[in-house]
Amino acid sequence: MKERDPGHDQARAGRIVAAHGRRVVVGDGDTTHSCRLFGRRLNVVCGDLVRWVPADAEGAGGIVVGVEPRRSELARISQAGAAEAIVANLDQLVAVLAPLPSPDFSLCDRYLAAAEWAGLSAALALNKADLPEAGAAAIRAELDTYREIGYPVVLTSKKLADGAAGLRGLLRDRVSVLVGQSGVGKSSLINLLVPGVEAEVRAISRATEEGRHTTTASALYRLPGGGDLIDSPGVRDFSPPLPAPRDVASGFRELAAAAPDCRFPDCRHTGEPGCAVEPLAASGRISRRRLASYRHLLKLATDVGERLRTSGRLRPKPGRGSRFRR
Ligand SMILES: Nc1nc2c(ncn2[C@@H]2O[C@H](COP(=O)(O)OP(=O)(O)OP(=O)(O)O)[C@@H](O)[C@H]2O)c(=O)[nH]1
Ligand SMILES: [Mg+2]
Ligand SMILES: [Zn+2]
Repeated sequence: MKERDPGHDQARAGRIVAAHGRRVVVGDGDTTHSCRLFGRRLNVVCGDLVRWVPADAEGAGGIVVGVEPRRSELARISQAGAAEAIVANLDQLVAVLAPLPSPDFSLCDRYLAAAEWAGLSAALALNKADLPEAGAAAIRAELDTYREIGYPVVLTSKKLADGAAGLRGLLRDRVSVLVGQSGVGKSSLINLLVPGVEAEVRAISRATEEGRHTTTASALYRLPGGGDLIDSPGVRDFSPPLPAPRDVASGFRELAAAAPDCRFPDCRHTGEPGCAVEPLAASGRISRRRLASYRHLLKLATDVGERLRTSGRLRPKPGRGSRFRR
Protein backbone atom coordinates (compact mmCIF):
# COMPACT_ATOMS: atom_id res chain seq x y z
CA MET A 1 0.00 0.00 0.00
CA LYS A 2 1.31 3.43 -0.91
CA GLU A 3 2.00 5.71 2.05
CA ARG A 4 0.25 9.08 2.19
CA ASP A 5 2.61 11.95 1.36
CA PRO A 6 3.48 13.70 4.66
CA GLY A 7 3.61 17.15 3.02
CA HIS A 8 6.94 18.00 1.44
CA ASP A 9 6.22 21.76 1.61
CA GLN A 10 7.03 21.89 5.31
CA ALA A 11 10.22 19.86 4.92
CA ARG A 12 13.27 21.02 6.87
CA ALA A 13 16.92 20.36 6.14
CA GLY A 14 18.80 17.92 8.37
CA ARG A 15 21.57 15.39 8.41
CA ILE A 16 21.51 11.68 9.20
CA VAL A 17 23.57 11.18 12.38
CA ALA A 18 22.63 7.51 12.85
CA ALA A 19 20.78 4.93 10.76
CA HIS A 20 19.38 1.56 11.83
CA GLY A 21 17.59 0.23 8.78
CA ARG A 22 14.39 2.25 8.27
CA ARG A 23 14.79 4.09 11.60
CA VAL A 24 17.17 7.02 11.54
CA VAL A 25 18.24 9.91 13.72
CA VAL A 26 18.24 13.29 12.01
CA GLY A 27 20.42 16.09 13.33
CA ASP A 28 19.08 19.61 12.82
CA GLY A 29 21.29 22.27 14.40
CA ASP A 30 21.75 21.31 18.05
CA THR A 31 18.76 18.96 18.22
CA THR A 32 18.24 15.40 17.02
CA HIS A 33 14.99 13.79 15.91
CA SER A 34 14.12 10.13 15.71
CA CYS A 35 12.64 9.65 12.25
CA ARG A 36 11.54 6.98 9.85
CA LEU A 37 11.96 6.95 6.11
CA PHE A 38 9.04 7.82 3.85
CA GLY A 39 8.02 5.03 1.49
CA ARG A 40 10.25 2.12 0.55
CA ARG A 41 12.52 3.69 -2.03
CA LEU A 42 14.52 6.04 0.20
CA ASN A 43 17.87 4.78 1.36
CA VAL A 44 20.12 6.86 3.58
CA VAL A 45 23.39 6.41 5.42
CA CYS A 46 25.16 8.36 8.13
CA GLY A 47 26.19 11.78 6.81
CA ASP A 48 23.41 12.07 4.24
CA LEU A 49 21.78 15.50 3.94
CA VAL A 50 18.03 15.01 4.00
CA ARG A 51 14.68 16.80 4.03
CA TRP A 52 12.40 15.77 6.88
CA VAL A 53 8.97 16.67 8.18
CA PRO A 54 8.24 16.82 11.94
CA ALA A 55 5.53 14.34 12.95
CA ASP A 56 3.74 16.81 15.24
CA ALA A 57 3.78 20.45 16.26
CA GLU A 58 6.20 19.81 19.14
CA GLY A 59 8.68 18.45 16.63
CA ALA A 60 8.99 15.06 18.33
CA GLY A 61 9.98 12.50 15.72
CA GLY A 62 9.37 12.84 12.04
CA ILE A 63 9.57 11.44 8.56
CA VAL A 64 12.48 11.75 6.15
CA VAL A 65 11.02 12.60 2.74
CA GLY A 66 14.09 13.17 0.57
CA VAL A 67 17.85 12.90 0.32
CA GLU A 68 20.27 15.34 -1.36
CA PRO A 69 22.89 14.20 -3.88
CA ARG A 70 26.12 13.12 -2.13
CA ARG A 71 29.36 15.05 -2.61
CA SER A 72 31.32 11.94 -1.62
CA GLU A 73 30.77 8.51 -0.16
CA LEU A 74 32.59 5.52 1.23
CA ALA A 75 31.11 2.32 -0.14
CA ARG A 76 31.71 -1.40 0.16
CA ILE A 77 30.68 -4.54 -1.65
CA SER A 78 27.93 -6.23 0.34
CA GLN A 79 27.61 -9.97 0.86
CA ALA A 80 25.12 -9.98 -2.01
CA GLY A 81 27.87 -8.55 -4.23
CA ALA A 82 26.39 -5.08 -4.70
CA ALA A 83 28.09 -1.73 -4.02
CA GLU A 84 26.49 -0.06 -1.00
CA ALA A 85 27.33 3.23 0.67
CA ILE A 86 28.55 3.11 4.27
CA VAL A 87 28.84 6.84 4.97
CA ALA A 88 28.15 9.92 2.87
CA ASN A 89 29.47 13.47 2.48
CA LEU A 90 32.80 12.93 4.18
CA ASP A 91 36.25 14.43 3.62
CA GLN A 92 38.55 11.98 5.31
CA LEU A 93 39.00 8.33 6.23
CA VAL A 94 41.04 7.43 9.31
CA ALA A 95 42.15 3.79 9.40
CA VAL A 96 42.45 2.82 13.05
CA LEU A 97 44.90 0.04 13.94
CA ALA A 98 46.07 -1.36 17.25
CA PRO A 99 48.74 -3.79 18.42
CA LEU A 100 45.80 -5.88 19.70
CA PRO A 101 43.84 -7.22 17.84
CA SER A 102 46.86 -7.93 15.68
CA PRO A 103 46.89 -5.42 12.81
CA ASP A 104 45.69 -6.44 9.35
CA PHE A 105 47.69 -4.18 7.04
CA SER A 106 46.17 -5.53 3.84
CA LEU A 107 42.75 -4.49 5.19
CA CYS A 108 44.29 -1.09 5.83
CA ASP A 109 45.51 -0.96 2.20
CA ARG A 110 42.00 -1.71 0.95
CA TYR A 111 40.58 1.13 3.04
CA LEU A 112 43.26 3.55 1.82
CA ALA A 113 42.66 2.55 -1.79
CA ALA A 114 38.92 3.08 -1.32
CA ALA A 115 39.68 6.56 0.04
CA GLU A 116 41.88 7.40 -2.97
CA TRP A 117 39.24 6.21 -5.45
CA ALA A 118 36.54 8.18 -3.63
CA GLY A 119 38.66 11.36 -3.55
CA LEU A 120 38.95 11.37 0.26
CA SER A 121 41.91 12.36 2.40
CA ALA A 122 43.26 9.49 4.48
CA ALA A 123 45.30 9.02 7.63
CA LEU A 124 46.24 6.23 10.03
CA ALA A 125 45.94 6.07 13.80
CA LEU A 126 47.79 3.44 15.82
CA ASN A 127 45.63 3.23 18.90
CA LYS A 128 46.46 1.60 22.26
CA ALA A 129 49.90 3.22 22.07
CA ASP A 130 50.13 2.60 25.83
CA LEU A 131 50.60 -1.14 25.24
CA PRO A 132 54.24 -2.31 25.01
CA GLU A 133 53.34 -4.26 21.82
CA ALA A 134 52.74 -0.91 20.11
CA GLY A 135 56.51 -0.49 19.92
CA ALA A 136 57.06 -3.78 18.05
CA ALA A 137 59.57 -3.36 15.22
CA ALA A 138 57.24 -4.96 12.65
CA ILE A 139 54.44 -2.51 13.43
CA ARG A 140 56.74 0.52 13.45
CA ALA A 141 58.24 -0.52 10.09
CA GLU A 142 54.79 -0.76 8.48
CA LEU A 143 53.77 2.62 9.88
CA ASP A 144 56.98 4.13 8.48
CA THR A 145 56.03 2.75 5.07
CA TYR A 146 52.71 4.61 5.19
CA ARG A 147 54.45 7.81 6.38
CA GLU A 148 56.89 7.63 3.47
CA ILE A 149 54.00 7.26 1.03
CA GLY A 150 52.59 10.49 2.49
CA TYR A 151 49.84 9.38 4.88
CA PRO A 152 49.75 11.14 8.25
CA VAL A 153 50.25 8.55 11.01
CA VAL A 154 49.36 9.40 14.61
CA LEU A 155 49.66 7.41 17.81
CA THR A 156 46.65 7.49 20.12
CA SER A 157 45.64 6.05 23.48
CA LYS A 158 42.87 6.51 25.98
CA LYS A 159 45.33 5.57 28.73
CA LEU A 160 47.93 8.25 28.06
CA ALA A 161 47.58 11.92 28.97
CA ASP A 162 45.96 13.75 26.05
CA GLY A 163 46.25 10.54 24.04
CA ALA A 164 44.22 11.91 21.14
CA ALA A 165 46.15 15.16 20.64
CA GLY A 166 47.69 14.15 17.30
CA LEU A 167 44.38 12.92 15.93
CA ARG A 168 42.48 16.02 17.04
CA GLY A 169 44.56 18.22 14.75
CA LEU A 170 43.87 15.97 11.74
CA LEU A 171 40.12 16.03 12.33
CA ARG A 172 39.60 19.77 12.74
CA ASP A 173 36.94 21.27 10.43
CA ARG A 174 36.55 18.09 8.39
CA VAL A 175 34.04 15.27 8.26
CA SER A 176 36.00 12.10 9.04
CA VAL A 177 35.14 8.44 9.55
CA LEU A 178 36.99 6.02 11.82
CA VAL A 179 37.26 2.57 10.22
CA GLY A 180 39.04 -0.64 11.10
CA GLN A 181 38.89 -4.03 12.75
CA SER A 182 36.54 -4.63 15.64
CA GLY A 183 38.11 -3.88 18.99
CA VAL A 184 40.88 -1.50 17.88
CA GLY A 185 39.23 1.28 19.90
CA LYS A 186 37.28 3.45 17.45
CA SER A 187 34.43 4.12 19.87
CA SER A 188 36.92 4.74 22.67
CA LEU A 189 38.53 7.43 20.50
CA ILE A 190 35.11 9.00 19.95
CA ASN A 191 34.64 9.16 23.73
CA LEU A 192 38.05 10.75 24.07
CA LEU A 193 37.42 13.36 21.38
CA VAL A 194 33.78 14.24 21.99
CA PRO A 195 33.26 15.23 25.62
CA GLY A 196 30.10 13.97 27.30
CA VAL A 197 29.25 11.63 24.47
CA GLU A 198 29.70 8.40 26.41
CA ALA A 199 26.02 8.28 27.40
CA GLU A 200 24.97 8.80 23.82
CA VAL A 201 27.13 5.92 22.63
CA ARG A 202 25.56 3.64 25.21
CA ALA A 203 22.04 4.78 24.34
CA ILE A 204 22.56 3.83 20.71
CA SER A 205 24.09 0.49 21.74
CA ARG A 206 21.21 -0.42 24.06
CA ALA A 207 18.58 0.04 21.39
CA THR A 208 20.31 -2.21 18.91
CA GLU A 209 22.62 -4.77 20.35
CA GLU A 210 21.43 -6.28 23.63
CA GLY A 211 24.35 -5.72 25.92
CA ARG A 212 27.17 -6.09 23.43
CA HIS A 213 29.55 -3.17 23.35
CA THR A 214 30.66 -3.54 19.81
CA THR A 215 29.33 -0.84 17.51
CA THR A 216 26.59 -2.06 15.16
CA ALA A 217 25.72 1.09 13.22
CA SER A 218 27.61 4.18 12.16
CA ALA A 219 26.96 7.36 14.14
CA LEU A 220 28.07 10.94 13.55
CA TYR A 221 29.32 13.24 16.31
CA ARG A 222 30.16 16.92 16.20
CA LEU A 223 33.66 17.72 17.39
CA PRO A 224 33.96 20.58 19.90
CA GLY A 225 36.79 22.22 17.92
CA GLY A 226 34.84 22.07 14.62
CA GLY A 227 34.36 19.17 12.26
CA ASP A 228 32.46 15.89 12.55
CA LEU A 229 33.58 12.39 13.40
CA ILE A 230 31.77 9.22 12.36
CA ASP A 231 32.13 5.99 14.35
CA SER A 232 31.64 2.89 12.22
CA PRO A 233 31.14 -0.78 13.14
CA GLY A 234 34.33 -2.84 13.22
CA VAL A 235 34.93 -5.28 10.39
CA ARG A 236 36.77 -8.50 9.78
CA ASP A 237 36.99 -7.79 6.09
CA PHE A 238 36.26 -4.91 3.73
CA SER A 239 35.91 -5.04 -0.06
CA PRO A 240 35.70 -1.68 -1.80
CA PRO A 241 33.87 -1.32 -5.12
CA LEU A 242 36.65 -1.61 -7.70
CA PRO A 243 37.40 0.73 -10.59
CA ALA A 244 38.43 -0.54 -14.02
CA PRO A 245 41.74 -2.47 -13.93
CA ARG A 246 43.68 0.44 -15.46
CA ASP A 247 42.57 2.68 -12.57
CA VAL A 248 43.35 0.32 -9.68
CA ALA A 249 46.90 1.72 -9.27
CA SER A 250 45.43 5.16 -8.52
CA GLY A 251 44.46 3.66 -5.15
CA PHE A 252 48.17 3.24 -4.32
CA ARG A 253 49.94 6.60 -4.25
CA GLU A 254 53.46 5.20 -4.58
CA LEU A 255 52.49 3.18 -7.67
CA ALA A 256 50.69 6.12 -9.23
CA ALA A 257 53.84 8.21 -8.62
CA ALA A 258 56.10 5.61 -10.29
CA ALA A 259 53.82 4.85 -13.25
CA PRO A 260 54.95 7.77 -15.50
CA ASP A 261 58.41 6.14 -15.60
CA CYS A 262 57.07 2.78 -16.83
CA ARG A 263 57.87 2.04 -20.49
CA PHE A 264 54.21 1.44 -21.42
CA PRO A 265 51.56 4.01 -20.52
CA ASP A 266 49.07 1.22 -19.76
CA CYS A 267 51.57 -0.72 -17.59
CA ARG A 268 49.75 -2.71 -14.87
CA HIS A 269 52.97 -3.25 -12.84
CA THR A 270 52.74 -7.03 -13.01
CA GLY A 271 56.15 -7.82 -14.49
CA GLU A 272 55.86 -5.95 -17.81
CA PRO A 273 59.18 -5.05 -19.50
CA GLY A 274 60.42 -1.61 -18.47
CA CYS A 275 58.09 -1.39 -15.45
CA ALA A 276 59.42 1.29 -13.07
CA VAL A 277 57.76 -0.29 -10.05
CA GLU A 278 59.78 -3.53 -10.06
CA PRO A 279 63.24 -1.96 -9.43
CA LEU A 280 61.74 0.25 -6.70
CA ALA A 281 60.30 -2.85 -5.02
CA ALA A 282 63.63 -4.67 -5.43
CA SER A 283 65.48 -1.85 -3.67
CA GLY A 284 62.84 -1.66 -0.93
CA ARG A 285 61.61 1.82 -1.86
CA ILE A 286 58.19 0.36 -2.67
CA SER A 287 56.80 -2.10 -0.12
CA ARG A 288 56.44 -5.66 -1.46
CA ARG A 289 53.49 -6.11 0.86
CA ARG A 290 51.71 -3.03 -0.56
CA LEU A 291 52.51 -4.23 -4.08
CA ALA A 292 50.90 -7.58 -3.24
CA SER A 293 47.79 -5.73 -1.95
CA TYR A 294 47.64 -3.84 -5.26
CA ARG A 295 48.02 -6.99 -7.35
CA HIS A 296 45.31 -8.72 -5.36
CA LEU A 297 42.85 -5.85 -6.03
CA LEU A 298 43.95 -5.70 -9.67
CA LYS A 299 43.11 -9.38 -10.06
CA LEU A 300 39.70 -8.87 -8.45
CA ALA A 301 39.02 -5.86 -10.69
CA THR A 302 40.01 -7.89 -13.75
CA ASP A 303 37.74 -10.77 -12.71
CA VAL A 304 34.86 -8.38 -11.94
CA GLY A 305 35.46 -6.69 -15.31
CA GLU A 306 35.09 -10.04 -17.04
CA ARG A 307 31.84 -10.79 -15.24
CA LEU A 308 30.43 -7.30 -15.87
CA ARG A 309 31.23 -7.48 -19.56
CA THR A 310 29.11 -10.59 -19.83
CA SER A 311 26.25 -9.38 -17.60
CA GLY A 312 26.21 -5.61 -18.33
CA ARG A 313 26.08 -4.59 -14.65
CA LEU A 314 27.23 -1.36 -13.01
CA ARG A 315 30.83 -0.38 -12.49
CA PRO A 316 32.05 2.41 -10.18
CA LYS A 317 33.82 5.32 -11.86
CA PRO A 318 36.91 6.48 -9.98
CA GLY A 319 37.03 10.01 -8.59
CA ARG A 320 35.11 12.10 -6.12
CA GLY A 321 31.90 10.54 -4.92
CA SER A 322 32.43 7.27 -6.85
CA ARG A 323 29.29 7.65 -8.94
CA PHE A 324 28.15 4.78 -11.05
CA ARG A 325 27.90 4.67 -14.78
CA ARG A 326 25.83 2.19 -16.66
N1 LIG B 1 45.04 -0.44 26.48
C1 LIG B 1 44.14 0.22 25.76
N2 LIG B 1 42.92 -0.34 25.51
C2 LIG B 1 42.04 0.35 24.75
C3 LIG B 1 42.35 1.62 24.21
N3 LIG B 1 41.28 2.05 23.47
C4 LIG B 1 40.36 1.08 23.58
N4 LIG B 1 40.80 0.05 24.34
C5 LIG B 1 40.03 -1.16 24.67
O1 LIG B 1 39.79 -1.91 23.49
C6 LIG B 1 38.49 -2.53 23.55
C7 LIG B 1 37.68 -2.19 22.34
O2 LIG B 1 37.41 -0.80 22.33
P1 LIG B 1 36.23 -0.16 21.43
O3 LIG B 1 36.37 1.31 21.54
O4 LIG B 1 34.91 -0.76 21.77
O5 LIG B 1 36.67 -0.70 19.99
P2 LIG B 1 35.92 -0.48 18.59
O6 LIG B 1 36.97 -0.31 17.56
O7 LIG B 1 34.91 0.60 18.71
O8 LIG B 1 35.22 -1.90 18.40
P3 LIG B 1 33.92 -2.21 17.44
O9 LIG B 1 32.84 -1.27 17.84
O10 LIG B 1 33.64 -3.63 17.69
O11 LIG B 1 34.41 -1.96 16.05
C8 LIG B 1 37.86 -2.05 24.86
O12 LIG B 1 38.05 -3.06 25.83
C9 LIG B 1 38.67 -0.82 25.20
O13 LIG B 1 38.72 -0.56 26.58
C10 LIG B 1 43.65 2.18 24.50
O14 LIG B 1 44.01 3.27 24.07
N5 LIG B 1 44.48 1.45 25.26
MG1 LIG C 1 32.90 0.63 18.37
ZN1 LIG D 1 54.76 -0.44 -14.34
